Amino acid sequence: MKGSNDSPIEDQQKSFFSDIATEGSLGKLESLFTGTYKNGTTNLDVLAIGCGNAGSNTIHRLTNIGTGNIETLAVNTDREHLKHVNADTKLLIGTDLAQGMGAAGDPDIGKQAAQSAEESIKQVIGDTDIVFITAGLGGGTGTGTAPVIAELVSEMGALAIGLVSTPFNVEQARQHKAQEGIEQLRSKCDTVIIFDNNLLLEYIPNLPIGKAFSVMDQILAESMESLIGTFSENALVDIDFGDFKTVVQRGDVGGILIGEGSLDNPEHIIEQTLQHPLINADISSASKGLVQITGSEQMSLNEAEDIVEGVIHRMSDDASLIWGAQIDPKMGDKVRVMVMLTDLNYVNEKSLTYATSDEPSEDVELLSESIPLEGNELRA
Ligand SMILES: Nc1nc2c(ncn2[C@@H]2O[C@H](COP(=O)(O)OP(=O)(O)OP(=O)(O)O)[C@@H](O)[C@H]2O)c(=O)[nH]1
Ligand SMILES: [Mg+2]
Repeated sequence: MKGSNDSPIEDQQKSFFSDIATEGSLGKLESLFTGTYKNGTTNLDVLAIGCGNAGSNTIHRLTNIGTGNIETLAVNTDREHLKHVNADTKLLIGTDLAQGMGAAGDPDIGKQAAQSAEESIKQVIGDTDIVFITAGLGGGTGTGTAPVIAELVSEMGALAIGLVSTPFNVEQARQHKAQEGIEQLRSKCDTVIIFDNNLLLEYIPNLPIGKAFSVMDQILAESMESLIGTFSENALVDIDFGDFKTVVQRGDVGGILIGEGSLDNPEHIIEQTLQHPLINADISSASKGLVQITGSEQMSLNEAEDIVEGVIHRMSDDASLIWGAQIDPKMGDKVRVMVMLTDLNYVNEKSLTYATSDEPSEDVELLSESIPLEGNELRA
């Protein structure tokens, strides 16, 4: 899985991510967001909550590129940052503790800020069915608020899915806080998906850090959209909310893997999908999974089944898999595969290796676009 190894699969992954990086816009990813989602017609309500600067940046991206099927909420202690974020609802929290200036890397401030805003957060959660909670772990607000919010979500009966990134190795002081955040989220969320920022740099070397963050935001946003895309209107084989729940509920650590390839080479598609360059996880440990295959009318059910079988063979011996297939005429002779695995062993040797120094990291780079506040809500 290293960038220096030049197998065709890795070349493809490298070019996939390089495209995003150089275009700085949707590029190839845009195609992943097309298609119609069932939640518009079945009243499945989905909310994505971004915590702290990184989480809010991901929400900004999701709001700007998303299909509109996911409602968005940005929660931060940093007033200035929140002003630049585009979200359906924005919540400035902990003004008495942080004076609107951020939590200065202290997760306790983030935690208390979230606790004092519980009522407002609950109001936005309402009777939502699925809630994504996203943050860049290692700072104060995201690390401290995300577990509090996850607990609220669970109390209110929704599925809580954490999507978090772990700090770059250069941000050494943040590694330890990030690990604590992961452990808390594992106990409060149904499933936590952990993306490692360092793997991004391995795959796209020499990427400026601000650019790497925005690529990560894009990938997180794409993962949420893809997962919700399993509730398709054009299903050959349907995945319903009950199926989804059996995989996600109490799923501990999970991964969302996405791949695409030619219908006549299913093995290559499976390899490309499962060797996700950004998730440090042992696929063979996964005991639960959900696979969504999207192809054009050219795809037969047998062909979709071959891919599903290839995935389950690589999982643990007692693994159970739920799968669906849907038609998107735009796929032509290509097939797209989205795999969500849960109950994974999370591999975190890197984080442990680097959890040593007290060097503070550079602060977040704001998204360059300036988004007017009209139409958004800002509450204190
Ligand atoms: N995906 C993504 N990650 C980021 C971004 N900016 C920073 N990060 C990562 O997220 C971690 C947490 O940083 P922030 O989000 O700035 O911290 P915060 O949650 O706002 O916490 P405080 O500023 O201390 O209140 C950092 O260590 C980085 O690894 C971003 O724009 N996108
Ligand atoms: Mg901040």
